[in-house]
Amino acid sequence: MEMIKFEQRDHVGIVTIDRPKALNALNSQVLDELNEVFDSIDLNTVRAVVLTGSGEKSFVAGADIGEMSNLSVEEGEAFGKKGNDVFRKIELFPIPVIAAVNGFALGGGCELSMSCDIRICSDNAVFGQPEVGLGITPGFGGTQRLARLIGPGKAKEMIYSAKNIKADEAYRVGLVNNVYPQAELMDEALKLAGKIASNAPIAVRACKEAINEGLQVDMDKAIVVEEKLFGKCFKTEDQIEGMKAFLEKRKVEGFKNK
Ligand code: DAK
Repeated sequence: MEMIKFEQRDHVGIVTIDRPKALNALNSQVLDELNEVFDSIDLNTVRAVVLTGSGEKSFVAGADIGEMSNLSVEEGEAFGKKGNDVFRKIELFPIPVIAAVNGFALGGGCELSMSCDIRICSDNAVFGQPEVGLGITPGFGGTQRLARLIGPGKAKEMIYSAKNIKADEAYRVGLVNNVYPQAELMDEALKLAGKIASNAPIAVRACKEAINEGLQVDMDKAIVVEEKLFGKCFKTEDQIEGMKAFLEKRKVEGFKNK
């Protein structure tokens, strides 16, 4: 792969979008490689993923405007589908994905971060949906995920005005969970991913599924989703060990993902 780098450290996978000269803008090749890298992650050993961009200026400055500018209607639809498919793959990826937003997260970049489970960012991060200034709507789920994450009022303000917000405001409105100095961002992302990876993997995956599925249905159905996933944890080796360790007043001897 030319534009995506992958590294595994213990149980954590690190996916880096590596097209810094174009501020990591998403062209077809980046989207294809992003799709490929998520398909290739070994879910037997990787328990959490950190997604970030190369360099200190940009996470992803949006979909590639140069590539989009000449698309026909059919090609525009195909490009949109390519992006939506990979973003949805990340959103539904069986294990948690943390976006470490290291600078600009504009348009498709903001949307990519929102397809991740958790967002943290550097203090120079800038979020925004500038699409209406380009004559288009957000197209990789921006109108949907932003409104769900920060509420319709603030999402509408950001989308209609195409006004960017800085890291402190992104934190204030709940778009990111934490803001760190740029130099500390990756360490903090890896620390969080490592903490997640140290917990029972089957239970963590079930939590992701329960939250994602439960949010799509009413509360009566949502608690049934949770009950079923809760039930599935029983008699796993990790449930037996987790509870045994508590009762024996000792630390868990490493969860096995079984
Ligand atoms: N696409 C392509 N190239 C980009 C880019 C982008 N989005 N953003 C930056 N670059 C390139 C610049 O062209 C420049 O390339 P060279 O001229 O050096 O060859 C290089 O990155 C450095 O950028 P700047 O020189 O502009 O750097 P500055 O620090 O001055 O400014 C900036 C940084 C992020 C403020 C500025 O680059 C900027 O405004 N970039 C565009 C941001 C933007 O508007 N992003 C949203 C793109 S629209 C849909 C699907 C998807 C989408 C829509 C619909 N459907 C399915 C319907 C998604 C839309 C978008 O994401």
